[in-house]
Amino acid sequence: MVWNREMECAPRSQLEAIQLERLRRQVARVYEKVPFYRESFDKAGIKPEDVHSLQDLRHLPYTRKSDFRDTYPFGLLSVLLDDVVRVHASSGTTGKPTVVAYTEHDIGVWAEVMARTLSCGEVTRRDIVHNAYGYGLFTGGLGVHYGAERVGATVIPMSGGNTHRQIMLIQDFGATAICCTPSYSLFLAETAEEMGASLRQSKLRVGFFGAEPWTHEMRHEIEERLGILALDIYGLSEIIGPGVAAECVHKNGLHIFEDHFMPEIIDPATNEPVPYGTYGELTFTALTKEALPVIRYRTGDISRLTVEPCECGRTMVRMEKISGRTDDMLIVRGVNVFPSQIETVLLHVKGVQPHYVIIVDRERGAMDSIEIWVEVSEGFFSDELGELANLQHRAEMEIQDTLGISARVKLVEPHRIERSMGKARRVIDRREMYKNGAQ
Ligand code: DLL
Repeated sequence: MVWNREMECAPRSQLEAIQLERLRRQVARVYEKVPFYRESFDKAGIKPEDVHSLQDLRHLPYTRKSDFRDTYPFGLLSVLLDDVVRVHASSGTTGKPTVVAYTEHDIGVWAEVMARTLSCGEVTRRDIVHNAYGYGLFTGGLGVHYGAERVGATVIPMSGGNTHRQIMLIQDFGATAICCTPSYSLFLAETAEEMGASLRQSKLRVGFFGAEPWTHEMRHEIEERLGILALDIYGLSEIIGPGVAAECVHKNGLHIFEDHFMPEIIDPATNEPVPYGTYGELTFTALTKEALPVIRYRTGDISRLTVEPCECGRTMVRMEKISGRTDDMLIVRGVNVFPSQIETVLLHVKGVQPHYVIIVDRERGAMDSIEIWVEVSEGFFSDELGELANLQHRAEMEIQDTLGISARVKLVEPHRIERSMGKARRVIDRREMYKNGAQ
């Protein structure tokens, strides 16, 4: 295991002293080396010397996704391209991807935080890690890969796709740990069952799932179907990739590797930081990143923080499972709903499967409507029509009662909803099509 106890279990005062020293160094560095930061600091009337305490972080300007786009591809670099050893990119919704870069030192830090991540699930050199996150520009594959090697485990660099072959190799190689998106883990389980196998019978004991939102109900489903401990891991390309935060075996929120990534929660309405315990937008400052260090990056992800001690002994701040994104909140007839809330309700309805898609549309008169397509369990579908109508009614009532919105539920046969090898697309917003002028 790579458990950096000295850092991960340090007394808060010691950790904060390290953070402050790193913050001051980083702020001075970006001001000197990156024109974007010099301009934005000057505009805010702040100089690196003004940062005396961690509280002063709140005076620094934010960085947003659009700043990556505006400086595409290498405008935010704080080193020469000669010193960059790796580039990754995440696909943007519009055109150009978000480009990120790493020095050799950054790759080392990434391997360490990913090793800590896997160690949170007690992976050791005796483990065989089946890595089904995509290899390529996406950070998932290579991030997990370097971390697993750092732990000394045996890595199977599967990447995504070819699901039958994945099942065969999980069984033949005796994989003990699996890394992929939560939605893909269920697809694997389902495919194994179709092949007459069961992942419950495999040697898998732990899984590291992230890169897309998933609920506790989904965790329960995965743990049942795969017979493993399912842990949540979080990260984003702009900060480093996976390895920003991870759940330990107590599943009590995700430990943020705060010696490298300084978290804040910002109220999106006021743009001001809020105290521990309050929900808002996760914002990170990369304290040690060399190639492309971001200051106060607004992730768009909604969570809250706590410093309550965790049974594992790690003292780093924990973030609650992501409950949504600032940009995925659906407003339906004035009621705010997150897709994760819909998932929670659906998975409580007996007879439906965790494969669904939410279709948002705008009816004439500018009223938003929601239709949820959800798959029905195999047994149910062959049942009487009356049973299906009953199930549909129950699902609609549950949504109405719990979320206070009326949504149409459409039950579809097993396998109707497209499976994803990577990040699942849960929401189809038809309103966007109208925006873009399509019919
Ligand atoms: O998804 C990095 C990653 C890879 C994390 C593998 C975990 C595992 P991006 O492609 O840049 O990076 O997407 C980042 O994905 O802002 C969140 O909205 C979402 N996300 C990542 N992890 C989680 C999670 C990778 N555990 C964006 N729960 C982030 C919910 C997550 N959302």
